[in-house]
Amino acid sequence: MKNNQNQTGNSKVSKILIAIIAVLVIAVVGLVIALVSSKGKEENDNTTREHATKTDVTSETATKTATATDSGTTEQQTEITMDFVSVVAVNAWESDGRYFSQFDVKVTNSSNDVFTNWKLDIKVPTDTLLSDIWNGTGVVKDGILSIEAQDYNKEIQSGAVLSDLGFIISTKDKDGLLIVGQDNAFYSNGTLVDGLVVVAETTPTEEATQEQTTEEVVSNTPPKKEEGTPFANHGKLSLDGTDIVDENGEKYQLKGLSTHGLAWFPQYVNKEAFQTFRDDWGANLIRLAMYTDENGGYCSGGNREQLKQTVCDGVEAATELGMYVIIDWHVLHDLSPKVYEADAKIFFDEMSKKYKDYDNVIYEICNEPNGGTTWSDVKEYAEDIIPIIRANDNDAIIIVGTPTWSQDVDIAAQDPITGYENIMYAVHFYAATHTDNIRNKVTTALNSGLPIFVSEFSICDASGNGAIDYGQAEKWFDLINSNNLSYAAWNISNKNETSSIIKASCTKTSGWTVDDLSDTGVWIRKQILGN
Ligand code: IDC
Repeated sequence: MKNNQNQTGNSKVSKILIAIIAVLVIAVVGLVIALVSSKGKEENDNTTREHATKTDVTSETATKTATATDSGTTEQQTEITMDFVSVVAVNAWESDGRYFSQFDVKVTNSSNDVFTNWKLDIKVPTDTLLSDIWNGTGVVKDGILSIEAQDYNKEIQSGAVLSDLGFIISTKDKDGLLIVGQDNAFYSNGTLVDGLVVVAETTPTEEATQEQTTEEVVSNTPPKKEEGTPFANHGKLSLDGTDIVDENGEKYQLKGLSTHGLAWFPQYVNKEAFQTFRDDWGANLIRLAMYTDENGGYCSGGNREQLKQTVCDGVEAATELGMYVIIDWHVLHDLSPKVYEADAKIFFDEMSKKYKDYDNVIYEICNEPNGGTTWSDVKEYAEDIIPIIRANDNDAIIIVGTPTWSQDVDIAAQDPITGYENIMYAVHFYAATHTDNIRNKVTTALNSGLPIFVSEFSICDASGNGAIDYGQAEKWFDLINSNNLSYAAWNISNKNETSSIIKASCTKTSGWTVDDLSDTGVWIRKQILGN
C-alpha cells in the first residue's frame, strides 16, 4: 500500500544518504483518545480538530486519566479513555540541503470499543514538508502534521494494533534531523516529543461488546493441590506489614530462580527442570522473565503467541508442582514501562483473567525502570496496570519495579501506592556492584513499612558477568534472611556468563547434578537449601 510517488526523489536521496545508519529510535508519545457517542460521531471535522488542539497532551500527561476539556464536545462524550501511539524513527538522511526522517507509526486500541475513525496531529518544525506517507493521508499546516485514516483502515478493533502506517518528512533546519541511535528522541530539540494528539471516534455498540465477549479469555481451572508441595502446605499468600504470610498467617519466604529471557532460553521452561529446583534445591518459586524490548522481546518484534505460550507453559508446570510463579514483564532496554504501557495493559488483563483462580501466580509489572524514569512515572504506570489486574484477581501479590534498575526502594517508600492490598516493591542487586548503599535503601524502605521483594539478583557484577563477590553476597543474604525477604536468582541458563546457574558445557535442561552447576549455581543452591 505504500505510496511510491516519490520513488525517484527517494532514490536520489538515498544516493547521498549521509553516514548516519538507520537505527530504531523509539519515541512513544502519549495520546488521548476521546470516545464520543454516536451523536459525537456526526460531529464535523472542525469540531473534532478543535477538540484535538485543545486536548494537546504531553508524554507527561499521557498516562493520566484524561478529562473532557472541550466544552463544545463534553456533552457528546460518553467516556474518555487513553491509549498509546508509537512513532518510531527508522531512518534519517540529508539530501539537497534538507534533512529527511522516516517514521513508522503504530496505533494500539486497548479500549473495549471499536475505533471507527482516528486522526493524529503531530507537532513538527514549521518548515516541515511531507514527502511521503502510506496507509493514511497527511497535510502539514502551521507546524502540525495531521494524519487521517484511509477508508480501509478507519476501524481498529478492540485490542488490535494498526501498524502499517508511516511517513517521511523533511526540514531545512539541522535540528530537524533525527538523532539516530538515541532512545526516546525524535529530534535534537525534542519538537515532536510532546506534540502528538490522537482523536478517535468510537462506537461502543452492542455488536462490539458481543464481539468482545466471544473473544474473552477463558479462565483456566487450576489443577488439584498435590499433597506435600509448597502450595499445598501454604496456599494463598498475602502481606502482613512487610512480610509475606501464608494462608495460616505464618511468615513465609519465597525462594527460587528466574529464567533468562524466555525468547532465548525457552528450553528451561519445563516441568522436570522446575521439579529439580523444587526437590533438589528446596525452591518454591520460579520467575518467568519475558523481555519487552530486547531483540525478540514481546514488544520489539518477538513472536507474541509463542512467548505467551511459554509463559503459560511455565505457569502450568509450576502450578502442577505446587510452586509459586512470577509473571515478569521484563522492562529493561525500553527504560520506562510507559513506553509499552498499551501492550502491558492487554497482556496483564489477559494473564490475570486466565489465572484468576490460581492462588500461586504473582505479577511483576515492570522489571527495571531506568534511564531517568522517575518514581512518579512508575507509580502512574502501576496505577494504570494494578486496577486491570485487580478487576480479574482481587488479591494476587503484585510486584512493582522501582527506579534505577529497581534499586530506589527508599524513594518509593516516600510515596507508596495506596488503595490496594498485597503490593510489593522490587529491589534487585548484583553483589559485586551493589553493596552497602543499596542495602541501606532496603533498610530505610523496610523501616518505613514498604514490603520488598528481591525479584532478581546475582552474586557477580551488574552486567550478569565478571567475578563473584562472595563477601558481599553473604552480606546480602544476612539482610534477606533476617528480614524474611523473598527472592529469585538470575538466571536459569547455560549462557557463558557468571550469573547463569548451569555450566556452559552442560546441555541438560533438567536433572542437573552439582557438577553441572556453575559456581553461582552451587552457591545459590546452598542458600536456598539453607545450608
Ligand atoms: C542480562 C543477561 C544477558 C543479556 C542481557 C540483555 O544476563 O545475558 O544479554 O540481560 O540486556 C538486570 C536485568 C537482566 C540482565 C541482568 C544482567 O534485569 O535482564 O540480564 N541485570 O545484566 N538488571 C541488572 C542486571
